[in-house]
Amino acid sequence: MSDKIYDVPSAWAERAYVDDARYQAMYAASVEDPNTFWGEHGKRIDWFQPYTKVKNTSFDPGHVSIKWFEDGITNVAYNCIDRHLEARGDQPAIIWEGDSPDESKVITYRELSSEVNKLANILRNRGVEKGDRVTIYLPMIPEAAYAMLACARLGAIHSIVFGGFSPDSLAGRVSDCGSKVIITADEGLRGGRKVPLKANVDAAINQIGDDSVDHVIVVRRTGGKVDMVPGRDVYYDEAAEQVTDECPPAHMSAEDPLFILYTSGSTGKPKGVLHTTGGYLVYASMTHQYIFDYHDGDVYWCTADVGWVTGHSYIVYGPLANGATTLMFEGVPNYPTTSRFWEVIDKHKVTIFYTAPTAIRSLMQGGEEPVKKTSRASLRLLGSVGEPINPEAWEWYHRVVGDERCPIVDTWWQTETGGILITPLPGATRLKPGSATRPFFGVLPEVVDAEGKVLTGACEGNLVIADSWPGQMRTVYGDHERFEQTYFSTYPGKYFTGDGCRRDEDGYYWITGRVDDVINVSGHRMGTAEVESALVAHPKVSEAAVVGFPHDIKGQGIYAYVTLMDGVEPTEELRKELVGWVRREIGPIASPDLIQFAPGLPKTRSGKIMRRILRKIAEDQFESLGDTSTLADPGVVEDLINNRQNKR
Ligand code: 6R9
Repeated sequence: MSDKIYDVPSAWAERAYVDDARYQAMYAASVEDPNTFWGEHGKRIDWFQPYTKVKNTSFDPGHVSIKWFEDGITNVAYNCIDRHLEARGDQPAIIWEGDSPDESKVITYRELSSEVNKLANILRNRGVEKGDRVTIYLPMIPEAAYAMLACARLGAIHSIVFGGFSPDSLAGRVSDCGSKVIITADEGLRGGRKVPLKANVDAAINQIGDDSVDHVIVVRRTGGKVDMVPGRDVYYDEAAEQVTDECPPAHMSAEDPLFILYTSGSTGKPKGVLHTTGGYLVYASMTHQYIFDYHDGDVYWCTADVGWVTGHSYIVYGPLANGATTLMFEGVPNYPTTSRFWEVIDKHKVTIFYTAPTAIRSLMQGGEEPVKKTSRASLRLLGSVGEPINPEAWEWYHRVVGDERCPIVDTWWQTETGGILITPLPGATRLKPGSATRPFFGVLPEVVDAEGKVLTGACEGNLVIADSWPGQMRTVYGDHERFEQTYFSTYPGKYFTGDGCRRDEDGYYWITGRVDDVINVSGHRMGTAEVESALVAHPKVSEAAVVGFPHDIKGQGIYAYVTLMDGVEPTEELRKELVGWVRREIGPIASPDLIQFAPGLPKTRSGKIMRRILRKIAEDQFESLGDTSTLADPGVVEDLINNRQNKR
């Protein structure tokens, strides 16, 4: 914990949209009368038919229902493109920086319009209609943004699957939402290495069944050779020659779905988080404008991948709805050198930079020189997202990257929340390193104890949100009951975030991390249950339990306890085989960092694995194992401690 406080720089208090007095006034108005507040701010997007109703939401158990602006009609692509054409046709919409520093290009709003309309026509010609699901499995190339917006233009629902996921994970997501069309690339390119995207798509379709997917549209990224199935697969550039660049935007109700994004939960398979049209866009664009204090002329760069929610809301939808210039980066922070981020900032004169603590921690390891040899004079604001930022990383980011000149907005939110909920505003909020500070307009955080009692003043407990905001997810795709069960049953009547949190005497929020069986590896959510089910699918594994452990760079690493089938020898080779197995089953982000072969796992007499104990052992906290008397066989704990794996 750090007790340092950074005041709002005077230049910021003057130039920002919101100073502290205005924050207080707007926040009070937003929670006292959400209908009036959002009724006003809902007008920040264009509506084909204006709404007359604003908020219609209920968190009541058994009747959870969330609707915003429900009788308004609009279109997300229209708002991100068409309405900007008159004033900003020649302004860069997307600056694309390739994996190699020799490759970059600028796409103006007019060019974006033409590309998106063409792709919408390509999809329409293949039968895609309002409400259909389209899976996008692309690297960080402009076509990823075109694909999202083309779906939105037609009213189709996109489901992006991160390019790092395996064919198996892709197959699960394609079949869960029943998409008949996949947009992919021949190969991806990251840090000079190729990723066989099209081959993965082929393997996924093979697994689901040959007649599951009707069309695969393939962007030529590397020109690598891929198998093309006649009648099913088509190259994007060839299809684009057959269509015009005019496609009228579909008229969408505010509550029509915009996208599905799968995310890991504490149990079972990933959930399809569903976001809708009107409220989502209002919330994504408003948070982008106020939190990053986006003004005309800014060059904004969020380093996330469009495969995660941050890429949806803060590379594509929020910025483009605001007519902003958004930078899209295909590569990685350490290729070709660890100066890459800072060189890209200088090359494109980036003014606002938004990244994850894990990236900062890994770059910190290389010292200051790779940063300090670049100018970064264009920067005025820094942002952080994905996991708690430790004060050391915060201070380094502030001092070394931002030259003590740039405020840092530490933004807390989730796939489910659609946009940022707890964050500083750069012209209004005094900063405390490690704290996400205060709620955004319209957000009502509460800290509750295990029984659901609302705690007041300075306190620590679980974080819930007491009322709805426009960007909130509406349901789990195809499973509303799971939605209610996951988010509204722990503390009935409230949205449970799954995060623990502390509130200090100034009312600042400090997120302490997940309190469920979700771990956060390099800012990416991973359900321990998913890794476990991948491990037990291996023929030599009888049982597995997975927990997180503190990792210097990733935040949390993956620690797997594995019990082997009778007679199987625990060897170093098998350990490697299991790591590779999980990589192939789920994807590289799920690779276990440490595997401990355990002859037995600590279980209660009713057979439940006591994860609390496994967590403590993985954290090296042998003294605080707590009560072990309910264990069926207390002897296993000693064996686990004696054979604890160490960080390499
Ligand atoms: C946007 C995103 C959500 C989980 C969330 C929390 C953690 C995100 C954070 C943060 C502390 C922050 N998290 N931002 N924790 N401070 N600024 O990351 O969405 O992938 O769904 O993850 O990430 O634990 O519950 P998602």
